[in-house]
Amino acid sequence: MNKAYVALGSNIAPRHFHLTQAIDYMKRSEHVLINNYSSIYQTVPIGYQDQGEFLNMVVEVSTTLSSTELLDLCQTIEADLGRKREIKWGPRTIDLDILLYNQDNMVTEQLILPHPRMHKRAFVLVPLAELNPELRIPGTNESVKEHLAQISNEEKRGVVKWTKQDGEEE
Ligand code: PH2
Ligand code: MG
Ligand code: MG
Repeated sequence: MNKAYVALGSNIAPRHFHLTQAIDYMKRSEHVLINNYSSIYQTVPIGYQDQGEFLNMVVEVSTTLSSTELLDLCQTIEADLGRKREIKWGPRTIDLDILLYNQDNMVTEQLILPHPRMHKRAFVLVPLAELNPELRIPGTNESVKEHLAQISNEEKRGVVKWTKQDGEEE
């Protein structure tokens, strides 16, 4: 069995629905078992800033899929949930990024592992630290917790735990 961490993000309503749809889709794959879920966070957009706030979370999965096959599954889910590729880093119904796959450290045309920007982003590190703070990020020699300690407080303040209010229109 392989262990992977997948980041989910959505900033087009209904955001929470998009996250749950993506998770349900993964659960339907007989090759993927979701071991653990982080909390959901509302996060200020990083990079392209003229867009709505995201909901972000991370899941830990066990899978018999190779990293490339897992990427295929993620891209199929994105396409099925209506993801359109327009502005780089712009608004998205659902984004599924493989953060880590075992301790693989590799670059191919389709996939870079670990995810090249993950250790700089509070919206990834905060939920990931909930699941596995001691996890080492290959190629950096530091753990999730150590990377998180290097992120500015300002960026960390942009990552706030989110809960679904009853009846809330998302
Ligand atoms: N994803 C991006 C670019 N910027 N900002 C936040 N807060 N959350 C994201 O998931 C995100 C982002 C590109 O995938
Ligand atoms: Mg992506
Ligand atoms: Mg992304």
